[in-house]
Amino acid sequence: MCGIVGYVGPRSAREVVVGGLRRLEYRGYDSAGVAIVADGRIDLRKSAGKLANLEAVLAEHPVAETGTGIGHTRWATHGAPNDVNAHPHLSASSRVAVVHNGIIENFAALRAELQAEGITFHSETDTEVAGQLLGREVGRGATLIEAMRTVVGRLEGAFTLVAVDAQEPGRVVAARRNSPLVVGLGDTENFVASDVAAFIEHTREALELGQDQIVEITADSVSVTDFAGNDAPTRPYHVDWDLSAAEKGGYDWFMRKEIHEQPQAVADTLLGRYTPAGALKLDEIRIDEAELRSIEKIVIIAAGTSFYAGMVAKYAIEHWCRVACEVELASEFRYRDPIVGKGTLVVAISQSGETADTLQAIRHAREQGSKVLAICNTNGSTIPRESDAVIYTHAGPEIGVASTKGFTTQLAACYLLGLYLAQVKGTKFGDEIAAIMADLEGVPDKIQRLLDDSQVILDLANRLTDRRSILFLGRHVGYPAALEGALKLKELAYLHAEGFAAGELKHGPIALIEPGLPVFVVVPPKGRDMLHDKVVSNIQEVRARGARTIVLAEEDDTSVADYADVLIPLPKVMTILQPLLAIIPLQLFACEIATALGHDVDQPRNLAKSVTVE
Ligand code: HGA
Repeated sequence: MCGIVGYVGPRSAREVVVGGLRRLEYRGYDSAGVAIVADGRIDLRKSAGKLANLEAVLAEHPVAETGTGIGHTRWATHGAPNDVNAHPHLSASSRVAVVHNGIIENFAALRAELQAEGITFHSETDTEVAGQLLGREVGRGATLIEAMRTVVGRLEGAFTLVAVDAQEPGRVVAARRNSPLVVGLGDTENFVASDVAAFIEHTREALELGQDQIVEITADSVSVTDFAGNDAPTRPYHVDWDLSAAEKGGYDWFMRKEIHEQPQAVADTLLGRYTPAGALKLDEIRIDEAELRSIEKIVIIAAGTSFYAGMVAKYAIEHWCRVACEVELASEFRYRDPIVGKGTLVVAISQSGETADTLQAIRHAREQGSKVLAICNTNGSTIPRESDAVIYTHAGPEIGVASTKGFTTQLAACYLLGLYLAQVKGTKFGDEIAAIMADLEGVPDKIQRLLDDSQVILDLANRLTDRRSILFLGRHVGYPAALEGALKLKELAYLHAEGFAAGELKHGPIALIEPGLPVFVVVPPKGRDMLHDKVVSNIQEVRARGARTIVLAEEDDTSVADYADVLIPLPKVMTILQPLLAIIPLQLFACEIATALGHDVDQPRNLAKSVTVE
C-alpha cells in the first residue's frame, strides 16, 4: 500500500516520477502528489483521488522541469483522503519534502513535541511529523542524510521515507524499516521506489535493500548505510520481466489480463521443479531433509486470498504427508501467543512478500525457534529474505488489486511443497507422486479450455447485475474455492457475497436462502468417497428453497444436470487439485459483473495491493 518514487538524473523528474506513480497506482489511489527540487525551492503539487487528478493539476500548474523529484500515491491510514493529507508533506520552512509508506506509531507524541516548539501542522497524517523533524534537523545545519539518520532514531513503527531538500538538488535520501523500498540502477540516473514496476521502463537493474537501511542516490552514485551510518550490504539483481508485463496488452483491465495469463503462470510455477528422474527439486529450500523429517506440525500463515490458498494446502499436506497442519490468519497469529517452536514448520504465503501482518507473524515464529518457508511472488522481497526457505511462484507482476494468478500460482506452489514433503518423509511412493505431478502438469491446458469456453459465465454475470447477494458453497477443497469466489465478488462488485462449507449450511446460513437467490456450488469430482453425493444433496436443499443454482461440476458428471439452473463444466482433475480449475469461472464472473456495474476493476474502492500496514 502506498506507492513511492524518487528520481535523480538528466530527464524531467516530473515525467519519470509521474510515469512511475502510474505503474504503482495499484498500491493506493486515495491521492497523489509530487515534489520537484527547483532552484532552491520545492515545487509541490498534490491532489485527492486518482493520479489523473494530479496530472490535471500539473497540466494547469506546471512544475519546474528539473532532474530531482519524489512522488507518492496514497492509501490513507491516518487522515481523510483529501488534498491536504496527500503526500508529499513539507517541513515548516518548506525546505524539505517527504513521502512515506507505513505508520509512525509515536506520531502523536512527536507532534506534540514539535507543536510545543511553535511548529504548525497542516495535515492529520502521521507522516507530517517526519517532514517536520527532517526540516528541524536541516535547519540546525545537518545535511539531508544526517537529518534522516537522526530522525529514524526518533520514529517507532513502520516506514519507508523518501525525502528531498531544496538546498541539496541532485540528491534523494530514503530510509526503510518494515516497508518496501528498492533502488533502480540506471546509466547517469538512479531511482528509488516501492517496487521495480516504477522504473522498469528505464532499467531492469535493481538493488535489494535490507531492513533499517538508508540510501542516498545522485545521478551517478548510490550509497547505502545502516541507520548508524556504517556501510551496509546490498544485493544487486536483474529483473526477469520487462515493461510489457506491466502493461495491459490490449485487455480492458489488468485483472482480465492476469486471469488469462494463468495457464502460463501456473506452468511457470511448476517449471523445473520435477526432474526427469522423478524427484521434486525445490532448490530454494535451505532446511536440511533430516530437519524436515522431524517436523511435527505445520502452521500456514497468510491473509486474504493467500489464506484461502493456505486452506487448500492444509488439505493437501495432511493428506499426502500425514503431518498436522493448521492455517492461521497472519493478523491473529502473533497476538494470541501461538504454540510454535523447533518442531514446527511455519509456511508464510504472500504474493508481494511485504504483507505487514505476515511479516510480523514470521518474525514471531522465528523468535520461537520455528523454521519459516515462504511462498511468494516477488523476488527479493522482505518475507522471503527473512525466511529459511522460499518457493517463488514466478507469476510475473500482479497489478490488478484482486488477486487471480497470484492465487492459482500459490496453489501450485503449495501442491509442490506438499509433494516435496511427502517425498522427504516417504509418505508417498514415487509413482504416486508421479501420478499427482502428471495431473498437475496437465492443469495449465485445462485452465486454457475454461478460458476459451467462458461465454456462459460472462453472459450469466451480465444477467445478474441487479443482485445484492450471492452465495458460494463448497466442501473439502471446494470450500476455500467458494470462499475465494465470494471474496472476488466482494472486492470488485461490492455485493454481499459469502462462501460456506456446504455441509454447514443447515446449521444456520440456509436461513439466507430465498427465492431467486443465486448460489454457486463447487461439486467435487465423482470419486470413491461420498463427498460428491453429499454436495449434490446440498444443491437440492437450497434449490428446494427457491435458490437459483449455478453448478460447477466435472464435465461428464451427469448427476447434477437436473439440479443446475446454470451448469459450468470443469475439466477432469483429481479432487485435491480442483480449486485450480473451479476458481477460474468465479474470477471471470466477478471481473465481468464488476465491469457491467461500471466499477473500476483494477482499483476497487477502499482497497490497495500489497498490504504493508498492520
Ligand atoms: N500513514 C500514511 C501512509 C499510509 C500508508 O503507508 N498506507 O499503506 C498516511 O496515512 O498517509
